[in-house]
Amino acid sequence: MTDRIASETLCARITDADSAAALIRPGETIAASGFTGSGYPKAVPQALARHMAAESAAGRPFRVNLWTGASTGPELDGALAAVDGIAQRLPYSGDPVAREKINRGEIDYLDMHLSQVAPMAWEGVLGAIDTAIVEVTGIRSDGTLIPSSSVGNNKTWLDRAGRVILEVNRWQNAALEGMHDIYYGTRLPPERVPIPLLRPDDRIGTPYLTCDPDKIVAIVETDAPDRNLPFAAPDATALAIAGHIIEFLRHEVSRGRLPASLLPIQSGVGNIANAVLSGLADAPFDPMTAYTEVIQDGMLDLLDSGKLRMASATAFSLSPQAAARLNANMTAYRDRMILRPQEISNHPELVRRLGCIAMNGLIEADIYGNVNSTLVMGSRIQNGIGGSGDFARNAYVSIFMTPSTAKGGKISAIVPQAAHVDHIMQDVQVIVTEQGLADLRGLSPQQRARLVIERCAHPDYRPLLTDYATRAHGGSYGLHAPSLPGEALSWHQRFMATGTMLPS
Ligand code: 0RQ
Repeated sequence: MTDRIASETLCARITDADSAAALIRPGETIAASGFTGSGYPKAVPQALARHMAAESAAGRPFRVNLWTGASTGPELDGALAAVDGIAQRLPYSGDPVAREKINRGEIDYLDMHLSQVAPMAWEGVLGAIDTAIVEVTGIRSDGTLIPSSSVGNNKTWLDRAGRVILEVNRWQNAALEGMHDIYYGTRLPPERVPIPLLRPDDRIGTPYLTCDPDKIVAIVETDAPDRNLPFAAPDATALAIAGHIIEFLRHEVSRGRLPASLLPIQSGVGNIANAVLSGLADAPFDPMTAYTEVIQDGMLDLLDSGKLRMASATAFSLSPQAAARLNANMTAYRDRMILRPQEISNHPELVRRLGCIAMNGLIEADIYGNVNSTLVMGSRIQNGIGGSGDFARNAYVSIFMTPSTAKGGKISAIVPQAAHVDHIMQDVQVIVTEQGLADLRGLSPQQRARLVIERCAHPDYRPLLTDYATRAHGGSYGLHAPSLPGEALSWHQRFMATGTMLPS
């Protein structure tokens, strides 16, 4: 037995990464742990990538389907994509190498709502899982597993996979034990029952994952950090967006539409989301809670200052400095954080019941407030919809935020018509850019368009949008949400032809 593996039976299955990877066959579906760069397996995927490279050099292409919780790290997505080892990928990917391959049509990418992955895996519609590769913090004497820095879909992967490879990562803090809440009460209809979670801090499950020990074919010990990337210090744009959101929330509190401690906050990933969280440190909302997907640096700051009473999520997404801070004080944080399966952290029923304040990024929004979160120019995947749909449709108030332009001003984030729509206008209640905030609740499409152009568009693009909206009003087939179909996507066309959406 080791200090991390307390089951004698399972100790006998400890092996090296190459031997574990050798168990995987071409064409398999691999379901791996990992969510926003935390808790993903690190050694076995790299060994598998080496094996794949050798096989394909010998004229035997070796590819697998890769399912995870969300994005992982270079040792998994990056390594397998680099050797052309991924045939199909779901449900979310942020890896630059994989992104290129997806956009070249070399990987079949299924971009899914994160809350729907586990139920659909149970329904069987996605196909069978051959091998689960799951990182854990430790194995207890009764064979139950101490989860790692993300939970994601691990419960489902362990239950549904034909066989299981575990990575026991010593880098993960042993004091993570007790932080997780794994709910085993989900069912498929018609057996489904209400999820008994009424407050963000309710614990409704157990701290441990269970797995049939007969399915565990290999255990690999590792000591490797998560992919913790630094956040950029908030720039003027991020600070302006954060300022507008905080002013809006203050206004909602003053009107009695939100309690003084707000409602549970959900925040997407990225620098702007992190800047908003940092901005909340100086705001008068006290004590807040978070019911969200990921805990990032800004949330740790809020926990430290006492502004945030507790945070519920499915994963960490921290800078190296924040990860070190978390690890140094894990026991103290453990009482104020809960990591849950992503089907619970993102569950529409719970997001609606708790009344989350959803704050997510966007690629572009059109004048009516339809939001594209995923496809640049309508066809090039950036990351994926992630949890933004789970939260946006069901939130108490759904906020989308973005700089008003991208690529040095050559692209307007506010366009006549979104080239692809992830979030229909009914799911988009507030749009914020550094220019200002448009509260679209209670407005008709034409009223929304006036406000989005006036408050959110960049001054370089505002007259062009006004001109389009005016002409659309004059020449549209219908006047509910006027449009000129022959012109609505001309800005995208112009960018692809000339490198800028601005007319010459
Ligand atoms: O590209 O990296 O090459 O510079 O998109 O954009 O402005 O840094 O903003 O990090 O907040 O990402 C929508 C992608 C925004 C993100 C998106 C380019 C831009 C840059 C990143 P570069 P920014 P963010 C919880 C919720 C969907 C998933 C989600 C996202 C890069 O928020 O993936 O919300 N959302 N999950 O230049 C061309 C445009 C562009 C553009 C931005 N209009 N045209 N490129 N970019 N707008 C988390 C999870 O679900 C796990």
